[in-house]
Amino acid sequence: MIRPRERLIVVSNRLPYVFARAEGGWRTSPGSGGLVSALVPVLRNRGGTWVGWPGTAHVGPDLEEAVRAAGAEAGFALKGVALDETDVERFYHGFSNEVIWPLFHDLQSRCNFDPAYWQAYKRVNQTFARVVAAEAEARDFVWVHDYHLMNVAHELRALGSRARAGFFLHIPFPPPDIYLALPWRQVLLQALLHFDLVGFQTARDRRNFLQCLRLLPEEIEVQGKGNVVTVAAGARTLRVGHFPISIDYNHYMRQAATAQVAARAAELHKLLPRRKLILGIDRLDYTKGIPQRLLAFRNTLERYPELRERISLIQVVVPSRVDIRDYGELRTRIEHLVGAINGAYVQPGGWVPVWYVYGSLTRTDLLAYYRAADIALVTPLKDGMNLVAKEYCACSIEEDCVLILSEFAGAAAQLGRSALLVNPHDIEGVADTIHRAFHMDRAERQARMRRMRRSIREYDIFWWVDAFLKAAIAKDLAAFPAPAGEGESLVPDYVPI
Ligand code: GDG
Repeated sequence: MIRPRERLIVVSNRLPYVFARAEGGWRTSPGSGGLVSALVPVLRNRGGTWVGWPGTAHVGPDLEEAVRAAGAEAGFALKGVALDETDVERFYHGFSNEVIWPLFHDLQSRCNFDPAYWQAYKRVNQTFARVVAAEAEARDFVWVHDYHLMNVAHELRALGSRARAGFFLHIPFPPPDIYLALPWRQVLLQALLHFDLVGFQTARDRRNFLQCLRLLPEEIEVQGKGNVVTVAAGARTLRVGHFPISIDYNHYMRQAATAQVAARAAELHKLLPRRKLILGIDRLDYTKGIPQRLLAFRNTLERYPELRERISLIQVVVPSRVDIRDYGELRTRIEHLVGAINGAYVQPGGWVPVWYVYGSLTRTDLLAYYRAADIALVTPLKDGMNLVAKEYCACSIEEDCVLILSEFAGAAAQLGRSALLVNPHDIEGVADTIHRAFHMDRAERQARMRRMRRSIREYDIFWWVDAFLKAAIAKDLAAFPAPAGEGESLVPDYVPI
């Protein structure tokens, strides 16, 4: 474990706050997304520094002051990394979101392998490494997050930094036949070998990574079994493990139990009476399978007419990456489908099949939606983990509801025995599962939800942080971490096929 004088330095593409120009200065608001939800409580509890881009190319002393003030308010230090507009375009929109994001979600056809993107990626990773190297002492632990920053350890070593460094990939790692399409496949893998620990969401991602390593000219030797293994790759030795990310379960559960959330959830049921509420909440992203989900909902209404007027889908789409053209097109497609379904089935003055919300929810509304929903439809085409699935379970304090979950979400490895697993591409299969969830009896609903909640409570966000940091630092991997009678894996991986 990290000892008191060893500081934790978290590094991610974005700082956990959004800075927007406002009259006479900057307006600061908390960021959204899985990584922020996961790490803010951790740094707040243990202190340290978060290094990241403030989200704007307009840097200057007033922004630096706003970043510093946000850190003082958050309870940990913030260090901004300055990026200009070309960097943001080519590194963030380009390499990160037009190359790595689609490729690692198995969508090669969406990739744009522009060589200028790779140059920008290297440059920006070097800029991040410079800020980290100025901050980190040899005894500190640098924890780098996600696909934007895979070159940081390589650049840190080039700058002579000796601080230990770990990397966690929040998105999936693809199998070799997909990874091989990447023009920079070899240098990127070699850059990852400079971390002391590389962590993935699931055993499958880790397996894919280890298989890809075998494509390198270096001799690769893997020692140990269990959640964390030692890999000797040429002159480098590192650890590789899988650590399913989670949520602050108790916090969600307590907040969901407040009178304010309960009142808002009751209000939703009053607005949408005598029916079961089905909930989908996603960032606007083509990996989340939103159009496929809408088609499945329409198929349910077509093939099970007795469910008309007895179910409503609440679909919340949170704006994301709005500057990217693909995302604008996706939004149009979703809204077209919502219009078509409502147009075909609406009862004037009465039942509306799809309640569509495009925008961010307040915290109270988010929790109220979770609490009010009888069925959650979490059906990404591919997802590193999916925290919405876990938050939904944590907020279901009556334990009387059903989670329908994609086989291709990392969360399925942990919750696949008790959620209803679906293939999100199988429109009729998802429709049949909605029908099954609608008719599931109370005892079964509760038994399933109870098992999932127990697992999420036990393997919560604090477990995740401890597991990662212990794996980075433990002297003896043979003793880490005790499998707790679950066979090889701490959180048992469910293999659906
Ligand atoms: C990446 C990986 C992995 C959503 N709507 C609102 C809102 N949210 C919050 C949720 C949740 C988070 O955003 C979404 O997290 P996910 O895990 O579902 O998805 P990504 O953003 O794609 O996250 C993913 C994750 O990283 C962590 O490793 O699980 O696989 O893709 O926390 O609550 N929050 C608020 N209003 C909203 O309207 N306040």
